[in-house]
Amino acid sequence: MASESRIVRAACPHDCPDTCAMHITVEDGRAVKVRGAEDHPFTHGALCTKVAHYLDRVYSPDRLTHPMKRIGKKGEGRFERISWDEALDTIATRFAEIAADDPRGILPYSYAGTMGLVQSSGMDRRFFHRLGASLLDRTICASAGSAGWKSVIGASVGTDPEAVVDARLILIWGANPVVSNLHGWRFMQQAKRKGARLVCIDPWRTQTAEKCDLHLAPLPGTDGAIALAMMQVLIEDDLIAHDYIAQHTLGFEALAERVRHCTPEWAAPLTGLPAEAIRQLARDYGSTRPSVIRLNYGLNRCAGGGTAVRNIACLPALVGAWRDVAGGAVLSTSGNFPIDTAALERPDLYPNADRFPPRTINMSPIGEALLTANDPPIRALYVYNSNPVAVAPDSNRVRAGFAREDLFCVVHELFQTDTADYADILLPATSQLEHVDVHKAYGHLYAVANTPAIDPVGESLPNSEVFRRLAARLGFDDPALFEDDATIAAAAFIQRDARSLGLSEGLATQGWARLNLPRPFAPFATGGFPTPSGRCEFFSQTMADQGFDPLPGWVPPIESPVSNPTQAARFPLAMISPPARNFLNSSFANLPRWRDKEGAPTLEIHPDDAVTRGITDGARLRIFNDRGAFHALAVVTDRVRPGVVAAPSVWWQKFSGDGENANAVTSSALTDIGGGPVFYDCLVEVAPV
Ligand SMILES: Nc1nc2c(c(=O)[nH]1)N[C@H]1C(S)=C(S)[C@@H](COP(=O)(O)OP(=O)(O)OC[C@H]3O[C@@H](n4cnc5c(=O)[nH]c(N)nc54)[C@H](O)[C@@H]3O)O[C@H]1N2
Ligand SMILES: Nc1nc2c(c(=O)[nH]1)N[C@H]1C(S)=C(S)[C@@H](COP(=O)(O)OP(=O)(O)OC[C@H]3O[C@@H](n4cnc5c(=O)[nH]c(N)nc54)[C@H](O)[C@@H]3O)O[C@H]1N2
Ligand SMILES: [Mo]
Repeated sequence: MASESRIVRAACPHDCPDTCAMHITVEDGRAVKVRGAEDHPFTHGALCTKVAHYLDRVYSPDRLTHPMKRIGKKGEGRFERISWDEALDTIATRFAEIAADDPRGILPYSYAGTMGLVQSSGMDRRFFHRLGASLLDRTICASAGSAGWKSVIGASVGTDPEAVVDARLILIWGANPVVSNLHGWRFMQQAKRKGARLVCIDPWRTQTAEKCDLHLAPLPGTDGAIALAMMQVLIEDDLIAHDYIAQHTLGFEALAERVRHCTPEWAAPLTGLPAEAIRQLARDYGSTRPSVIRLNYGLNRCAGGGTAVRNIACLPALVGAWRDVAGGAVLSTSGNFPIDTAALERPDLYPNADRFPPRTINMSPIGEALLTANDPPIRALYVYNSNPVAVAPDSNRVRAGFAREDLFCVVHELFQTDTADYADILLPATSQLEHVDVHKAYGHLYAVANTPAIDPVGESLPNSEVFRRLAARLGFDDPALFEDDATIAAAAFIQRDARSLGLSEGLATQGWARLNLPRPFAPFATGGFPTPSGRCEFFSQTMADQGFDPLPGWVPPIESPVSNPTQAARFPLAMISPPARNFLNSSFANLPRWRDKEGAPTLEIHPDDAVTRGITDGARLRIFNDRGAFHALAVVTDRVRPGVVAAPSVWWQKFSGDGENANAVTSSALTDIGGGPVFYDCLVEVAPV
């Protein structure tokens, strides 16, 4: 009999702006092929180097296939098999004991292992709300930039990333689309072929920078100063859109006063760029239409990251770029999606707010939280969708926190990550091919549905199912805790919102659907900003009310030769650790196909900095500061400027060679606004081993 072959429509679950629609070919219950959906306008039939070979991940022999309990020391990674019943009874018993004292001693820890609304922000949130656990502030990626953007624009809304094909000037700012937004890059290339000029602003000469007409390489964390100086030039040279400013913005006079002294000559020593380069950039920007800025989160990982994005967000309104469909700026499109957060997450289930007022823990300095939080201390941690031991800053503190003997730690994972090694109970998770979900996107305007293609591998269970089973064991009886995944998915978007019109039908029939937004989509062509004033807010009363500067400003890096000369005397190099092409954060970094492509941890260093330290290409290096050290192989190259080094990330510690990765040296300090991490605000010294 011929084997049965069918196509299942799926969504790429990973933390990437592109949120691809995928077609999975299934034969006799086994997935045999994964393709990008040809009919999806953004995916366009292509997948990235990681997901094109997704079955290597799904069917990896390293998948966790059954629950386990720890038999070795914390961090050692020795476990023995147990049943789901034993695992869930153990967790429920511990949680019940802690909750009887103070449920806020329990902390969920999750980020974006999957971005599906069901498996990342549905049943998990309901369960922990009902339990009364500490709340987690999910800051580790985007919260600084997001807060900066919102203070000016009002929501995570901007130019349609597909519309950039008609732009004449594209500023790619703190973004590396060839690596981390590949499908968006296709549209930028189309624009380039039609004659658009592409300018990349990035301390590192990335694959993207190499394909642009101009690459400006500022010192890390100084983008805010570039944007202020651009505004100064635009105003002084009168390259601004007086009508648009008068009708659709708030606080122009105050802004003009604020930037009056921020000349390119002021910015030059701060940013390491020639004043003339900044002046020319501003003039080109002020005299080319349509112009669009593609920001990504690379520039928000420094002390002034929130303010930097805030400053940049002011630029399109100043020159009236929002009037053009292909003009404006985009950081994230996620604010276009009418997500029914209250229905998904059910914060109303929180039981006992009088006795235990909700307590929020910032996820980024998790090491500090585990070691120092009191009132109450964190007694139990439940990790899913995240690998904090590898990805959170200041690993030595993180590991010290996870190693606490009195901490009860559950990890739900597909693989035995660096974090999993610290689990008391380790649970196997399904992959995207094995569970139901529905996705919004942060780099385009389509929702994508995910239908399971295969049965769960081994005894693995979806996040949602584990929480349903735990809820039952804890005696909770709220119906919301027992809804099935399809029901949760169906309620994820607010149906009465006009943007949802046609969404369910499209998701059901073709697996994806564009939001019901005007076509073409020019969100602020005639104003209508989702801010309190309805205008683009150069001046923000909301920020002032929260104790922040009401205007754009300059917030320098905390660790740089300019802002911290004493520290820089000992650790003179500014280290960034941006995404490696074959990894997705720490995902894929354990699997041979992708790990072999990256080879080994490397550190890119300029020939001038190498020579003075006796470093030759390929030499083994020790990269260190007061927080820690890690090893990497030297790549001596002028892709980084003198004074800056780059360590493509995020390696698993257990596969890096020395048990460390770049986060051994990163700091758990927080950004100016949004409470984000400062991965790229990090002084180090480097020496041959
Ligand atoms: N292949 C791959 N794709 C990914 C990821 C991955 O790990 N691998 N990660 C995903 C995630 S989680 C995210 S958040 C997104 C976006 O991921 P991000 O890391 O936000 O963004 P990128 O677009 O890679 O842009 C980072 C770029 O910013 C540059 N940069 C670093 N510091 C500065 C600075 O101070 N100023 C400026 N102007 N530039 C700076 C870096 O050199 C790098 O080239 O990508 C997603 N896509
Ligand atoms: N030095 C440095 N550090 C960084 C960054 C950097 O650029 N430099 N980037 C930062 C950024 S932008 C981000 S977003 C964070 C990312 O941090 P994380 O969101 O923690 O990302 P990953 O490292 O990919 O870990 C996600 C884990 O979730 C698991 N997972 C996937 N699907 C499921 C599921 O359905 N259920 C369960 N239970 N688990 C699942 C995966 O196997 C994986 O181990 O890292 C940050 N850390
Ligand atoms: Mo991220």
